Amino acid sequence: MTETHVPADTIRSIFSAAMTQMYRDEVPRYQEMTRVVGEIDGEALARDPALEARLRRSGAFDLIGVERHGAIRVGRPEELAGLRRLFAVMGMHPVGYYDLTPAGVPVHSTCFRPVETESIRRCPFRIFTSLLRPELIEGEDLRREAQEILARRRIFTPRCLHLIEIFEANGGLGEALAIEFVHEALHTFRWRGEATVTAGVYEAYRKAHPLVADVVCFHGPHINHLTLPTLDIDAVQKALAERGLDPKSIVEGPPQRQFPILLRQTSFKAIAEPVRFAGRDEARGEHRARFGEIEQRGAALTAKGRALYDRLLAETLAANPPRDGAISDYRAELERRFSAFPDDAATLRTQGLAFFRYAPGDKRSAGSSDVETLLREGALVAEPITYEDFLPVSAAGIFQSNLGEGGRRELSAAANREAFEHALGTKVADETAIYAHEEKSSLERALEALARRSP
Ligand code: OOG
Ligand code: NI
Repeated sequence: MTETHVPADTIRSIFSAAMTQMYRDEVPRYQEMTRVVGEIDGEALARDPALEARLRRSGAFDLIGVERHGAIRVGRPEELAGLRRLFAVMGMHPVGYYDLTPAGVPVHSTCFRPVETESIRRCPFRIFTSLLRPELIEGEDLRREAQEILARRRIFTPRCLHLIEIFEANGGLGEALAIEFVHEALHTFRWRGEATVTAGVYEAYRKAHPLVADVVCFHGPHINHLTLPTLDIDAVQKALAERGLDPKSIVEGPPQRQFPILLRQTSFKAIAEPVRFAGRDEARGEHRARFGEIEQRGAALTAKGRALYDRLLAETLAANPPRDGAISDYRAELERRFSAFPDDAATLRTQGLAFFRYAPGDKRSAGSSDVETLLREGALVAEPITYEDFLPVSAAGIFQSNLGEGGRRELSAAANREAFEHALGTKVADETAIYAHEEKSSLERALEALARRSP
């Protein structure tokens, strides 16, 4: 008898729930933030009676309060390749390449995520994964030693590796093995409060770059944050400050708009956690790496829309970067600059700035095959496609506010996508191509369905 395999989406759901429970236990402030987000979302729904219907239509209602992503950082190419295999068990595949060096963070990254729209609706959980670029560590001794330290660690349990092999050989896991897999995989992301190096070595890396210390000095890629979605990120930002939960100073991404685009995010700053160092004296100290994040997603942009977004944001940051004590200047500048970005669905669609998903509407057409006419008639409807990826400038802002002092360095390195993909063992998918395909195929399907309707 062959046992049926548990769907990858289900394994991801179980993993996401287990990871959330683990993180709430490990970082109580994350649990506090979860409560704040629940209250704010409840208020947003009560305030706007049409919101629930809108969210139900798009499938987003059931995902309120469900963790959207987490993030980890690894040190060696082999670790990244192992993660690719681990995440594949849960239907998570590498999408996008993010170069963080322009922001002074010595890593490059991808996101392991579900790709199909249906899979995302079943469980949106994804992991933003960064790989250290040791060549960017300053000082030859530190650089060499980092690689020696990293070469000694094993971030997967032997049983986890074995279960991955079973998955790869059979194309799936039965129920008992799937549950065991989640249990074993969690070990990789657990925080242990124990450094693999002495306090002195840790301090040398922290001085070189706090992020390097976080990657090099511990047993593995502890999960460094989880992220909840919210219906009103500005209200959460305010509430976090009022309740003393220490949010970062700005919401990253575009300003508040009528028609949300891309991704807005903020977080509470990393907490200090006790660490026991290696060495005979077992010195104690603390480490700041782990935080909680909130996000609010809008429409995916076309290459043209994205170029406009990147330009307006770069202009904002050049004219009026966020500065302590002058955050409202930054916000005003951002709003002023983004007034150049159309803020209604029709303009974004007809100017080719955002991606849309098409479906047959309730109304009958008089017989036209022209898309604009069909939309006007209500025979065809267009809904924005949600952006499921990340923004490097925002990610850099999140990294920095959670690294404490010294998180920013001048790094004049070029992006190195080839090296990243070589380490990963495969190419990363192009996120814009995924949205473009979704738009095109939804339109084709909708037009076929309309053609089949009897006149
Ligand atoms: C990852 C920061 C990036 C996001 O939401 O942009 C990220 C990290 O700090 O390791 O998760
Ligand atoms: Ni994040």
